[in-house]
Amino acid sequence: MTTETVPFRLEDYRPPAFTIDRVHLDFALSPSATRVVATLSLRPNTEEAQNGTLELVGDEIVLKGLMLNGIPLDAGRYEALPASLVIRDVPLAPFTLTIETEIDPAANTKLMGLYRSGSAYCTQCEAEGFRRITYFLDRPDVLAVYTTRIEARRSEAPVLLANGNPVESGDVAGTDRHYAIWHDPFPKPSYLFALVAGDLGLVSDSFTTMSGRRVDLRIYCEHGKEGRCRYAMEALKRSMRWDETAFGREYDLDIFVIVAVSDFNMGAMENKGLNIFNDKYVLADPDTATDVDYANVEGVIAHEYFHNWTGNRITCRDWFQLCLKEGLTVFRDQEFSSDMRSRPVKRIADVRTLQARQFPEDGGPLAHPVRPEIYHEISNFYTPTVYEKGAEVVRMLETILGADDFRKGMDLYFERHDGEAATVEDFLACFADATGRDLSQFALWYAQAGTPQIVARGHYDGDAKTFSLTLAQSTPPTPGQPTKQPMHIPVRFGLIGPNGEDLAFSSVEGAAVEGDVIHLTETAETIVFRGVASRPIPSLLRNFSAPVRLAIDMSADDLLFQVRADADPFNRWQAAQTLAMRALIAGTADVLTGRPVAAQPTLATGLAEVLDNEELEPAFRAQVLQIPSEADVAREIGQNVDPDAIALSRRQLRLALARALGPSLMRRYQALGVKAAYSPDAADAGRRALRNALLDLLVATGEDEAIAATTRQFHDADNMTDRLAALASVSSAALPQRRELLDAFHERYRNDPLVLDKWLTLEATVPAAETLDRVKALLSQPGFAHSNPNRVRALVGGFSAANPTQFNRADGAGFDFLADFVLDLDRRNPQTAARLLVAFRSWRALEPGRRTRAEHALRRIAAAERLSSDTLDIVTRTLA
Ligand code: 0A1
Ligand code: ZN
Repeated sequence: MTTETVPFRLEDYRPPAFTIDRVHLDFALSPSATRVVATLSLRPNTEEAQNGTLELVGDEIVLKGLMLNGIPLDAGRYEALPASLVIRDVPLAPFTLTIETEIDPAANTKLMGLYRSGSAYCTQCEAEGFRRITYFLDRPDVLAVYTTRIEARRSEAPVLLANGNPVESGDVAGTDRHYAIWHDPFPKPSYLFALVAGDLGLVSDSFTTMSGRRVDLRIYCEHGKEGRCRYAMEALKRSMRWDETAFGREYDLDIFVIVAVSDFNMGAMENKGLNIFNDKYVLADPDTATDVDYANVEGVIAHEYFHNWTGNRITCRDWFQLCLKEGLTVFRDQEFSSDMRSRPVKRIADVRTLQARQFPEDGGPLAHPVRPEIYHEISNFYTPTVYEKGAEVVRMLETILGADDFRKGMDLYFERHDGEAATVEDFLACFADATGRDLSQFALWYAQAGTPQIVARGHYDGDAKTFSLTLAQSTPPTPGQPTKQPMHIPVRFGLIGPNGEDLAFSSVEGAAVEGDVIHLTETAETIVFRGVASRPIPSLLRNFSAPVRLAIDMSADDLLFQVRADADPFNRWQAAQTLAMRALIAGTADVLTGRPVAAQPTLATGLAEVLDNEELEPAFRAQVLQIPSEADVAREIGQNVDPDAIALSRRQLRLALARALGPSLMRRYQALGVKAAYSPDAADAGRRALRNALLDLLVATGEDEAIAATTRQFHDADNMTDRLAALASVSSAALPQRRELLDAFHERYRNDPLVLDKWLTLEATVPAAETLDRVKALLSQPGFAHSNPNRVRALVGGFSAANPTQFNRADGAGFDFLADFVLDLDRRNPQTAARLLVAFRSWRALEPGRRTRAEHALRRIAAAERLSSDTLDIVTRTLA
C-alpha cells in the first residue's frame, strides 16, 4: 500500500542488466507458511551489470535464506526488504542464486501470487504477482526455462500441477507428503508461471495435433462439477483445431491443463500449459448456464488457448505492449466465435460491447491509448481500450491489407519473433515487410487515445450521374493529448440503389478506394463516384470497419430503407439502432420539458418488418429488437445527463413499440415455442434470444396476459436461458410480481453460488427506490462473501455499473454507498476495488446536482489514508 507513486514511462525502457536462463522452484506447501526455494541461473546482460549490483523485486516477501553459487551470503553483501532484494558484488559471469522465502497463502486476500481458493492452492502472476512468491526480475522481457517441484500432504492436495510436462512424482518417504516435478521447456516470463494443488475433480480427453502428436487434455474443477466441464472441453478441442487451420498454429506440450477456481480477480489466465480460470468461464450446463454463458465459456476457453502463441511463445517486451498480446488474442477469439456461430450476429454483439465499454472509457477521464505511454499501476490497464479497441486495430489492419496479406504478416510475425518478447513496432514491421505497405500513419491507432468522429455528407448530381461524398475526421482531446493527427481510417462502404442492390460506379476520384474500402487518411476528403445511375443511399462503415463515431444526416425514410435492404447485415442493424436512438434522445428531451413523447411509426414499421422476415436469422432479429440501453443514450447525450429522464423515455418508447406491434407480439412469441430438448448451439440460442426479446417487450405493456406468460415460462423452462430471461423481464420492469419470482429463484438455486450471482445482479438492477437498501441488506446475507470477486461484482458491480437510475440517485446515496464499499474492499482486494470504482468514469457528464454529489464521493475516497496504488490511481485520474 502506498500513497505516492512514481509513474512508469515507455520512454524509460531499458533492457534488464541481468537475465535469468533457468529457474528451479521448490514449494513445500502449507496453508499459512509455505516455503519456496528458488534457484536462479543468472547472467549479466548489459553494460549496466558491470557495477555488480543485482536488484530483484519482491512484494510482501519474507527472506529466509540466501546463497550465491551455493555459499550463504554474508549479511553485509545484501539488503532484503519486503519489496526488494539488493545484492552487491555479484560475479560478472554466470552464477546461481538460491533464495528461500516464506509466504502465507491463506492470508493472501489480494488473490495475486500464491493464494487459496476454497481448500485449493493456486497462483495468479500476471502482471506482477510472481514477486509475491519470490524475489525476481519480475518483468516480461526476462525469459527463463522453469522446473517446478511441489510437495504437499497427500490428503490435502492429491493433485499437484505446474507449467509444462510432468516429469516425476511420488511419496516423500516416511511422511504423509508427496511431490510432483514439472518441467516447461519453453522459455517464459515469470507472469506465466502457475501452480495449482488441491483435491480436485477431473475431466480428461485428448487431442491429436496436425502433425500427429497426441496431447493429454485435462480440466480440473470442484468435485461434483465434472459434468459441467464437458462443454468447455469440446470448446477447447475446437479451439485447438481452429488455430491450426486459421493460423497454422499447433500446440507444443504433451499436456494442456485447465483448472476452474471460484476465487479469481479476472476472467482467466493463460499460464503456459496450465490455464487457470474463474469457474464462471468453465462451468456450464442447461440448468445453470444461459446461452450467453455458453458463448462466453467458448470465447474465453479459446482466448486463453490462443494466447499460447500470441502471448506465450511471443510475449511482450514490457507492460506498455500489453495490447500486443491482448488486442491480437481478442481479435483471434472473435474470429473463432464468428466461425463457430453467426458471423454478423457476433460482430453486432462485439460492437455493442465496444460501444458500451470502450467508448465511454475513451470519452472520459480514464482515456488512454491502445498502447499507453505512462502508468502508475499496471493492473488498471487491463481495459476495454487495450483489449477491445486493441482487437479493432488488428481488425482494421486485416481490412486494409485483405485476408491474404494479413495472414502473410501473421506468418512472418510467428516466424520472426517466436521465443521473443516483442513490441508493437515489431508486430507492425512484419505486416509492412510482408506486404510492402507503409503502415506509419496506421501506427497512430496505437498512440492516439479518443474515439475519432467522421462527419459524412453526400450529394448526388442526377445530370452528371456523380455522387460526391465528403468525409471529415477529428479526434477529441484526451488526458495528456490536447491535439490529434488525422488517422488512416478504413471505411467499408456501398452505395445502395433503389432496388436495394449496391450501385455500380465507373470511376472514382479524390481518395484511395480499393474494392469496397475507402482509405480515409486526410482531415477531410471528397470522393467523387462517377457513372452512378441513380441517387444512392450511402452505407458507410459497413461491418463497423473502424472504431469511430459516424455522423451522417439521413432522413428517417432513408434509414428505414437501409433497415430493409442494406446488403451489409451490420448496417441494417445499425440503421435500426440509429432510428431508435433518435427517438430516445427526442423522447428524453420531451420528458424533461413535460411534452408528451412522440410516436415513432417509422421505427415501428422497421421493427415489424424485420420481425416478420423469415429470411433473417432469429438471432439477428433479436439484436434488432433490442433498442439502445439507457447507458447508450446517456453516452450519446454526453452532457447534463438525467438518468431518470432517459429511463422514462426508454420505457415509454418500448411501450409505444409494443403497442404498435400489437397482438402479433404474443403470436410470434408462441410460435417460437419449445420444440425439442435444450441444445446450446447457435441456431437454438438464436431462437430463444428472439423469443425472449419478444417476451421482454410484451412485459413492458404490464398486461395480465403477458405477465402470465412470463410467469409460466419462469416455472416451466427446462433451461436457465428461458428461466432467467423471464425473471429478468419481470424484475427489470420492476413489476410487483418480481419479489415472488426472485424468492422462488433463490430458493431453487440456494446452493449454487454461480447461479446466485445472476440473482444478486437482478436484485441489484431493479430500477426502484428500495433497491439500494436491498443491496445493503444482501451484503450481510449468507450467500454473499466479501472475499469473492464474483459475488462482489454480481451485487455491487451490478448495482453501480448496470442500474443507472439507482446508482445515480439524485440524493447521492448510490455514490456514497459505492465509495464506502470501495474504501473497505481496498484494504483486502485492491484490484477488485479499483475496478468497481470505474463506475464513476462518466461523472462529469451528469446534470449539476448529481455531478456535485459524485464529486463529493470521489473526493472522500481520494482523501482516505493508505489507499492502494490501484484505487489511488483510478480516483486520481477520474478527478483530474
Ligand atoms: N491475461 C489474462 C487476463 C488477466 C490479467 C491479469 C490477471 O490478474 C489478476 C488475471 C488475468 C487474459 O487476457 O485472459
Ligand atoms: Zn488475454
